[in-house]
Amino acid sequence: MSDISSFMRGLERRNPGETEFHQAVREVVETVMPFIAEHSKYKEAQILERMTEPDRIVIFRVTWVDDKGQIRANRAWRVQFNNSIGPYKGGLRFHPTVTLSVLKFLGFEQVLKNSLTGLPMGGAKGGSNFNPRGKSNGEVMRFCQSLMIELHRYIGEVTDIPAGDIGVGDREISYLFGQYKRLTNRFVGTLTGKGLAFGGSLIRKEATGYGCVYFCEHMLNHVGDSIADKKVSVSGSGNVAIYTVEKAIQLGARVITMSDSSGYIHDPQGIDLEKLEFIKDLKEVRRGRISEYAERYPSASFFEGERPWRVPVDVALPCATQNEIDESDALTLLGNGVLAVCEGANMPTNLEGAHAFGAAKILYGPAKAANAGGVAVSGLEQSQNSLRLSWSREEVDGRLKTIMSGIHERCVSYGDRGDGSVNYVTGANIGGFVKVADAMLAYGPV
Ligand code: NDP
Ligand code: 2IT
Repeated sequence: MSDISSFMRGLERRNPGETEFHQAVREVVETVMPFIAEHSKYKEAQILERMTEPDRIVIFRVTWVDDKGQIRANRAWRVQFNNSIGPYKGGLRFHPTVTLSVLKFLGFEQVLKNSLTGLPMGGAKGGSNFNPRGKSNGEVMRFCQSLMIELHRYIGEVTDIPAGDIGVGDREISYLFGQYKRLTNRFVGTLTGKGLAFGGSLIRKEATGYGCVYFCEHMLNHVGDSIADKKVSVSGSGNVAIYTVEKAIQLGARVITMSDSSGYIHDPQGIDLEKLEFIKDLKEVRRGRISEYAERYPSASFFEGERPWRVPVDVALPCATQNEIDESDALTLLGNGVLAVCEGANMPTNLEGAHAFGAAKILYGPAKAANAGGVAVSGLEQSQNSLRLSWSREEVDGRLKTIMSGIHERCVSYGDRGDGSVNYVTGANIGGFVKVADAMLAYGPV
């Protein structure tokens, strides 16, 4: 049996049924195992076995009262995965599909992603199976406050710093931070993604999307091309998707699709900045559905229950959720001549899809490199909080650009295929692994 299969057999036995976690680990092991074989110090110290076991997981009940006065209960988790290179850092997700397996996959990816940014951040993830869809502000507030009554015991500005993810945006972070401050009587940067009036950073809201496009532009520049004038499909219409579309438009691309869990819209004329303002209002303020875009703009059509990958494009930017591109979607994109796929969402491409992109040697930017801009600016928010000052938009955006360029360089140095092309999956995995592994080696068996 190969080293990879025997490692995966052990991991699957120790974590039964956790399919998303298995998938995220397998992708890393496939690329890192050959590197470990050449560097026996990592093998001798069992680094991969240790790195795939979370430091600890907290599981708790969140009881809250809905608008009808009925008592409701949800489950919440915080997976503190690895703090070898800095305090635990990673988002909170509120969505009915949240399970321990999903949060372990996200926490594991976060460890390597945070390492890639070059900032001193460990990895964590948390969240709940609470469904914010259709809930009133009051219900969301009571849920967040109840969650924080338990979560506050385990987090802190030098211990574990949560942020947003699916279903957790400005509104939720505000309720969570307000409750944290009240419970602890301390005003410190224990959460990121805060409002600008209370310690938030300029550009944090835009950072994941902007960073994803900066990364895509680096991949294209590396082969003498650019995103300007490219036809682009984007999935999702949440925080990451909206600011991915904004930056792509600003760099001269023609973005023709967006989506939500009900379906996708195709606007062959392109979504411009004015139409994007409609989407921001629709999604950020009115919390409506993407189908309303096609009602508002006759140039667009809405395809119910479908994903946008059959629309021919030069560049695809998946920004919704995990496993939204399967092998058949990947082959469709390749058949239509896609040049680059750059992941704003976490693990949006399944393993078979990722293998198809790898075999075709297109520019394939995996999530842990391409969407690291969000957590990177969270790190910059922490720096500003510690310094007790706020940097300008230009300052933060400039630092974000430098960080994304550094991540691209790290991927190129570890992912060079030797034929002039770059395997960004290998580059990101090894590039993220080395720093965490070296810290673990230095500590001895802790
Ligand atoms: P939002 O909640 O703002 O938006 C999520 C979007 O994805 C919505 O359009 C939503 O549609 C869609 N979506 C969610 N779940 C599903 C599903 N099961 N099937 C189809 N569509 C779905 O989240 P974000 O934009 O913050 O997150 C999007 C992705 O980016 C996630 O993978 C997240 O982990 C990743 N990410 C986020 C970062 C951040 O800073 N926020 C940083 C790095 C990565 P609907 O409204 O219909 O549910
Ligand atoms: O997946 C991610 O990187 C995030 N949701 C952002 C985490 C953070 O701490 O900003």
